[in-house]
Amino acid sequence: MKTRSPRAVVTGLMWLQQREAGGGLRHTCEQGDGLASYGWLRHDGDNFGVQELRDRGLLLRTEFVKRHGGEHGGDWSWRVTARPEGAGSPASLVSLFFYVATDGQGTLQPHVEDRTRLAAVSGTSEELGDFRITFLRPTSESGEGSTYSSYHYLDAWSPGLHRLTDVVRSSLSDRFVFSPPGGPRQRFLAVDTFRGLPGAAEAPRSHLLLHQVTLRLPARVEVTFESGSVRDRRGPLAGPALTAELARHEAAFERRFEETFGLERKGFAPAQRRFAQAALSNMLGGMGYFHGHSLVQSPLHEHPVPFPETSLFTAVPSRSFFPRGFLWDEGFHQLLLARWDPELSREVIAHWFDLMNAEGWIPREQILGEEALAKVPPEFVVQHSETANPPTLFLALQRLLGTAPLPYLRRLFPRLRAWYEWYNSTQAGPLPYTFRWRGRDTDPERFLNPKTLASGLDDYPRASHPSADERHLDLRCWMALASQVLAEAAERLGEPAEPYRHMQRALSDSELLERLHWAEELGAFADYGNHSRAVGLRREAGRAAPGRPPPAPRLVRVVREAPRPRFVGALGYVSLFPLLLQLLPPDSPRLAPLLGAMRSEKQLWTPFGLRSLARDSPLYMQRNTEHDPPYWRGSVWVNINFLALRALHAYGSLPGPHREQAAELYRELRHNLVANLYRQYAESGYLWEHYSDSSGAGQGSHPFTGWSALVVLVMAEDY
Ligand code: 6A9
Repeated sequence: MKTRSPRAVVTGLMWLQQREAGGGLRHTCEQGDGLASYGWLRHDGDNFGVQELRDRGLLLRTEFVKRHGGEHGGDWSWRVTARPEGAGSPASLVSLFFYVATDGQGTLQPHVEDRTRLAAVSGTSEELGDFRITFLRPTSESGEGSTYSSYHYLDAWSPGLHRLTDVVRSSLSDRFVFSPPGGPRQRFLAVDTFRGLPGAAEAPRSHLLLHQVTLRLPARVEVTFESGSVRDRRGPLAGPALTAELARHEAAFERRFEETFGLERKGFAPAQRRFAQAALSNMLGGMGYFHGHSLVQSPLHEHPVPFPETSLFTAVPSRSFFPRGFLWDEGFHQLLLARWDPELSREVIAHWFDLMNAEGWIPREQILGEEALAKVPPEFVVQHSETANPPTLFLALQRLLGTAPLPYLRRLFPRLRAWYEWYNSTQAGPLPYTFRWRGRDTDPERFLNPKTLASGLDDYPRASHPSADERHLDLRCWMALASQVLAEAAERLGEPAEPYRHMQRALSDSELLERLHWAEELGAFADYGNHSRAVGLRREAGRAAPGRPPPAPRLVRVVREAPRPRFVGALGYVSLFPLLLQLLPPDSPRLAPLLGAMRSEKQLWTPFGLRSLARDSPLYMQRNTEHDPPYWRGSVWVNINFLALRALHAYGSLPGPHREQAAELYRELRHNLVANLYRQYAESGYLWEHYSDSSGAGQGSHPFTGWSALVVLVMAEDY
């Protein structure tokens, strides 16, 4: 829990099942911890949330409520309920660690009772003023009576928030014995004296105060935060008062969810509605406020340079694996959040546009601050100022345009224009009205097909030999959308819209689109570039250095047919873009072949959604290197399936020769996608990054409640 401000005071929870060694200390979301499931069941993005975590026989339920008041945002309370589940034994000994930490500003004062019990922390910080955090005594699960427990506390300094887990882990000692009156005795781990981190030369930055309570299950612990400027508090927000507030928020959440998405009205069963609520809640509960600077490589400098410090309030694709902002993911996130809370959505979008540099570029991946940096391998940290990412924020803005207050739009507009100009001037293609992603992999020998990270579709097959002659269809379609949204924004503001309308017309002109991107031999739209139809990977034995064991064989690319300028023979998501972004008129003769490819099981159709690359496409499910398994070469991705459903829904309701076919496809695809995501969630406990096209199983990082949460809009049929 923290405020939306730089260097905020942070509060948090760690836990430890005492049957495990110190390595079992849980803190941040880590896939490697192997939790059976965890996530927000309900979260309104503002005042209230309920989370459940299942960790090897332990069920933790964490609930919070905020109560506004005073001049610094008011009070909040947390309730943590711990109980055994499944194989978990009721006698299990568990420690909960509640902590407060500063991050470069503010002061904290411990209040210790009976030598080892940190009963409260008083403190002050820039945005919170004076406050007091109280750790209440544990009770039974239902809040009555008291439970025997052991208390320990830690008062330490850490080099920063990113090292808190290490500080606590290195302070644990097993010299303690849990000895309830008349009960069995058990040795356990508790925080002892902190003696510094091995090898840490970094200056102390975070003052950490930590309250450890150790008890047998089941039990409940509450924590209250009371703001010094709240004057007329009627009593602590704890016990029955907290129960009542939680119940009130819970009922309000249920009502608002139904009003917004209408899933009960549509006949979804309670379990399916809970799944949808969890998807939305995880996107909201995963939001973060990040502060720091990007490291940017630009053509002006020989080495990467740090950008000025900035702040970013954003949703994230995945709490465990990618807990930071990603540009094109965010446009998809905001499609959902704009429905739940348009004001929140506008605020996030404004944050993103404020990241723009003087040229109009917005970095793709936002790694701001030490905590974010700690989750990124060094080779991914540097952002390149010539590299784009799909401008999906325009998708979100399209939704918000109608209701956004004019002063907001007026402030945003110059940034929209600058961004648009940046794409037009830096990502232009070789011919008028063509576009080309910059920054493809430069060492083509290393890859079966050099990646195009800029496009967001990473290893999706493009021209085998990157060159300046390429024309990328998806980018061209994104620019058509951008032109349309800019024109609409300009019209709302009374600014000249004609240049954008002109561009929109040119980019959706059927004849021009056909000439530049229709590949007759593929029967679909395609990229164009210097391309060979026969490339493969060959295993090559590494040469051994004298006196050393031979290195593992590596895969190198072999090109069996000389490349030449031609259309790229890959049928998949890129081929669908003119349909996905609804650039084809409903009577377009090209709709039939695209709908056909979508429905064909040999190509894109699966019982779980549309796969990214046709099953009969040469690079279908091919590895890119020995280290890179296929990613966008077959799996089912929810963001693109969302665009497909949105388009089919539109074509299925517009008069035209393909109306019936589109409507039929829409119904089947929607059913398949929703059924599989729900089934995988029920079976695995998570939403996933992408889904296997052969079994439907979730793949990649999890929980992934970025764009996979768009399933809520699909259930609601809200496009
Ligand atoms: C890797 C490894 C702990 C890849 O969802 C974010 C992006 C998408 O924008 C993109 O379209 N994902 C998709 O192809 C994940 C990218 C993660 C890159 C960093 C670091 C983490 O190790």
